[in-house]
Amino acid sequence: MTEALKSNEIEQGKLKASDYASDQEPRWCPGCGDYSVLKQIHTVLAELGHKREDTAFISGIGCSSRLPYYMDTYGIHGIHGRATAIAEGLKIARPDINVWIATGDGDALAIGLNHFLQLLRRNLNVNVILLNNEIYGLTKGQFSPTSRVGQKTVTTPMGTIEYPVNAMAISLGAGATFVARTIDRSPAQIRDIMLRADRHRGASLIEVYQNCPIFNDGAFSIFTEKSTKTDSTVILEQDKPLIFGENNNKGVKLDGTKPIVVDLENDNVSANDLWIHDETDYVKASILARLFEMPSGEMNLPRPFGIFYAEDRFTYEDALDAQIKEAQAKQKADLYELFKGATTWEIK
Ligand SMILES: Cc1ncc(C[n+]2csc(CCOP(=O)(O)OP(=O)(O)O)c2C)c(N)n1
Ligand code: SF4
Repeated sequence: MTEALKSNEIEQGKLKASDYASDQEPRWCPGCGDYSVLKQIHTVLAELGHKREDTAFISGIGCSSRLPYYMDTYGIHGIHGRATAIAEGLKIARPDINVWIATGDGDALAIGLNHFLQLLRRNLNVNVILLNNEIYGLTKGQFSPTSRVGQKTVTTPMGTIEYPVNAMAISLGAGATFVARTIDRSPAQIRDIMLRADRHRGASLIEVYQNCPIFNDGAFSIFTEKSTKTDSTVILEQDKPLIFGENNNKGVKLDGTKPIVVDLENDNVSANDLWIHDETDYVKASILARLFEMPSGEMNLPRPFGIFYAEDRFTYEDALDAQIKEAQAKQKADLYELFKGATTWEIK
């Protein structure tokens, strides 16, 4: 912890982005997508004005999990796959702390998948930033649960034969109350989503597509390159139709529950016929999560970015607190009685 953090002198709301950066120089490869996400985190925290001593960044293991080192807040660089479990413990013990989790696709969706799903369904009021580079970066390029079928890596020399995990779909399936996707090259969208996630009372899952130029370079270039971006991505905005393409000439329409791409210039459809985004609609969010085929694939469906789903639901820590108060009101706590239990035996 730096002197600045210990001093607690700077008033809330007066901190700059650089005040949230620690004195540690990031040890990521040049061009790593983690840099831009870190920069946005510093910026957003300054905008939110949360005190550094009331903020904690928790991670597991991986390149992405180095993030807490670069924050001048409290932090725990935990153990592989357990960032979410550690964060749960912290949030239960100290509900007043703003808890952020930095994790990778290996950390959260392989070794840590169970804890990740449990945290989302329990709905603790924490924010998960899942840096998905579709590879294990720190350990030098093994395939991860989000690697694509056929992806050649050091551990899949003939191409992976596993169907990838879809972070949006499994989070919605687990009962998450805030589910969003963004990408390292969209700082403004990262900012907007982080601000919303901070306001959301409950577990927020933010998946960030993050380029690993060393072991999986260009994994998301179809979503960022000028020549392919507009046809491959659709930005989700509340109450707005799903329109995309160069000159906004394409849209997504629902045929029953089946999404189809329409040509707004030639198909005799107007923006009013299109799918209108409603982040409170779970069924539609589940369909959105399934827009997961490569946009160059048969159905030509664009990949959605933005907030898929947001729902208000009680948080775990509030419910726990209510139970503790209820129990305390009913009877006086007596540790000896609790140990003794209702039935005791004497062993002779
Ligand atoms: C219990 C345990 N098993 C395996 C490892 C080795 N290990 C360290 S990081 C990692 C994967 C990291 O991948 P990801 O979470 O995607 O992070 P990235 O490095 O790509 O940011 C693995 C398998 C470990 N540290 N601990
Ligand atoms: S190996 Fe990849 S993910 Fe890790 S720091 Fe380097 S570029 Fe980033």
